[in-house]
Amino acid sequence: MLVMGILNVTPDSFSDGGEFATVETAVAHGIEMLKDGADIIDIGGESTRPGAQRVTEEEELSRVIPVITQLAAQGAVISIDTMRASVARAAVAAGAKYINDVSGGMADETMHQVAAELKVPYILMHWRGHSKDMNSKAIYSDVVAEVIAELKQQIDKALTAGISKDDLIIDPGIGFAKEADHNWELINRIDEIVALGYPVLVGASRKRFLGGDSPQERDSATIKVTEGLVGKGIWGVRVHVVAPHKQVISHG
Ligand code: PMM
Repeated sequence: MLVMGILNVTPDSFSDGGEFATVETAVAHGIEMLKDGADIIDIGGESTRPGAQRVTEEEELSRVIPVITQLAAQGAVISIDTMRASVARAAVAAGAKYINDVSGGMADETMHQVAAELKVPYILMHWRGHSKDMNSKAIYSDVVAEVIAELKQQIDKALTAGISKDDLIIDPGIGFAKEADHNWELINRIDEIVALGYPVLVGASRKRFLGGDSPQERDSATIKVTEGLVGKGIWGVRVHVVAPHKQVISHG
């Protein structure tokens, strides 16, 4: 199981807000995660926390591109966390090796085409709408069945646009248009997502459904989630604190 270290270059991210909002501190944090054993560094310039407003393309580019350039020069394997095809394209040109699109291609109708053209692995996440009102879309009768059906629709679109089957990675979108019970059900029934036959990424780190009052308290809950995923054929976990996850994975 791979460990993807989160590097949010956003002043408003819920868990590390402001802390890494400059190029130097972001790069330093990325290098620290590499030393801790991160396999991939996921760099994002737009917050997706519930209620978040969108940033402009210019702002997003100015946040992520210098950080990607510098970390790629240090040998990091980088994924770009973006919903915009233009940002994905610029990020890959700057050295990113993966595109991580939380909207699964729904936010930008040119994203699948661009990912197909760039021929880099594309992480397709389950998504129902932008963060500003996604909580109102957390309505399911069987969350796992509905997430699978909606993922399949986006997978079909991605394949039709020319993304190679071998370049697709899927993600159930923990915390995106989902209540706590939905998130736990997806985690407990993750084998049904794995059975779709694509590599699966899980991003539970520090999310609200874990409980706890602080991001740090949620870290121990996140580690327990990773521990529970060991042996289930998961491709990777997307986490804020790399070292303890590397540890439970290697001992699990
Ligand atoms: N979660 C967030 C951002 N990007 N990408 C993927 N593939 N999966 C996720 O679950 C995911 C993501 C939001 O969390 P953050 O604000 O802590 O980065």
